[in-house]
Amino acid sequence: MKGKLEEPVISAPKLDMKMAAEVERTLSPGADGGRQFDMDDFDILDAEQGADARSLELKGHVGFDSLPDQLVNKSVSGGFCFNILCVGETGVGKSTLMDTLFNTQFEDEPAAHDVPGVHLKSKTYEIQESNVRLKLNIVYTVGFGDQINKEDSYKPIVEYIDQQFENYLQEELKIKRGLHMYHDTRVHACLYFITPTGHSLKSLDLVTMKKLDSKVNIIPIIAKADTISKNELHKFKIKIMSELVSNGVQIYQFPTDDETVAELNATMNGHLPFAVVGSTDEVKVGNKMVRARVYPWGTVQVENENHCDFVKLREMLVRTNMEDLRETTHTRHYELFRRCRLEEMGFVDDDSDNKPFSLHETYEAKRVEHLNELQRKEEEMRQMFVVRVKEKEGELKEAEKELHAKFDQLKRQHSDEKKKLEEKKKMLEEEINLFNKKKQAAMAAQQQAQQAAASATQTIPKAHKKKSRPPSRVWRLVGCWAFPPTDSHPGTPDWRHPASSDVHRRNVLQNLFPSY
Ligand SMILES: Nc1nc2c(ncn2[C@@H]2O[C@H](COP(=O)(O)OP(=O)(O)OP(=O)(O)O)[C@@H](O)[C@H]2O)c(=O)[nH]1
Ligand SMILES: [Mg+2]
Repeated sequence: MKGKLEEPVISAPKLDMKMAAEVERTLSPGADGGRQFDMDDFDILDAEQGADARSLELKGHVGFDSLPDQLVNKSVSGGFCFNILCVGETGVGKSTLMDTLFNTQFEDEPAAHDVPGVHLKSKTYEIQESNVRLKLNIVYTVGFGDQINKEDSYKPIVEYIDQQFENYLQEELKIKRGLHMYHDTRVHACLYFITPTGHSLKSLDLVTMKKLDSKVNIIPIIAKADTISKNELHKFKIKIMSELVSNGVQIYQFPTDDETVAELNATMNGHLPFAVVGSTDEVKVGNKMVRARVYPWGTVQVENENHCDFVKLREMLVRTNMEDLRETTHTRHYELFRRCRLEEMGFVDDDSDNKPFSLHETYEAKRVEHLNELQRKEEEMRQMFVVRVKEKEGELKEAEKELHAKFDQLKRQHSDEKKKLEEKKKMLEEEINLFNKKKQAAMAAQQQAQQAAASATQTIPKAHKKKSRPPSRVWRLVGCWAFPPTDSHPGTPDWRHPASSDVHRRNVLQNLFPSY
């Protein structure tokens, strides 16, 4: 993407040895393991080789004085990269300021206020000014300051920064390194947007800046500075700086070791934190168009130094110290990360006997350490397994015991019930025998009664036969005996039922013999 950038302000480079060394480092950042040359290095080189090297004078022009130019040209043709991290609450003006700073429109959607946690979004743009190409990576925080519990809000930011260092380190450690092609995403500058409360820093700001200060160059800025009065802004700046100092937060200091910019940078350090206003809207003021924010009571001009510090920020961040920010990132922050990580991996510069570091020995020591650790873990797991097996065995034995006890109890219950049932069966059989006996007796009695009835019929005189007379009481009773009542004649006893036939017989006998 090509931004509609302002007039280039790149002045002809002053090519001295220091610059040459810087350019050399820019061109091959990994060639010396990330080490940067400066004048001291050349002095050391001279001191080390001085004994052998003889100074000679050239008799004519050879042409290697063009080396710095060659480096600059190569550097320019390769392009540069610069990575900015914008940390600040949702809606504080991050995107607007980036658009204002680079005088273009980066596509960025506003973030929602209800995201559950903080995360980062990053986009890379290619912009060009004159013949200088810049690969610009802008990273924004999303959801920063929106959660009720802000305890872990800084973590995703720290993780992001570390991850970019880690990626670079992994590339550096490769046998076939491609650092000249590598897209370096290490964060060079962190613009920390302070909400213009006019009071003091929030604890979230202090905690986050404290966690970041050893990893990145922090440039604190007061966002939306047009919402705060001049007096309040002055006091707010003092308050912020005193809070940063008292909490030991290290912010980026513009370098004062280069005499060409020392004075300017020293003055600018005194203006921190910059109070900025962002706007891409153009308004006619006098006879020229300026970027400004228009209010009913007046117009705030973004690039008017009486209105805000936007110009100071742009001057420091882009025009004067962009290279220093890149360099500090590499030599200080990345170096610290690299050292910690390599030490973590077991690398040291000198061993305990002050012998020089041997990669092979370190690798072997690390391998042995790793194997020992593996064996220890294996043994631990084996012991744990044995303990677990024993525990399980005990549990199984206990369960077996319980099952046996249950089985015995069921067996006892079963035999008790069997006994009871056999007794019942015996009683029932006795009852059946008794019943059968009674039944036989009843049947015998019935047969007798039938025989008696048959013989009585034979003795009845013929005359009687003709005249129908009601049977006598005895005959009625005998008939009753002979033809006992059935279920089909209710009200009369059933002779087949042993109890009923007893009752019936007793009734018959009582009718015959009242004294029975
Ligand atoms: N008063 C004032 N308003 C501003 C300023 N900068 C941006 N704004 C306004 O603030 C609102 C949010 O601005 P953005 O730039 O989208 O804020 P942001 O921090 O990128 O927001 P998120 O990406 O959603 O977190 C917009 O309405 C801007 O016009 C400023 O300097 N002063
Ligand atoms: Mg935004």
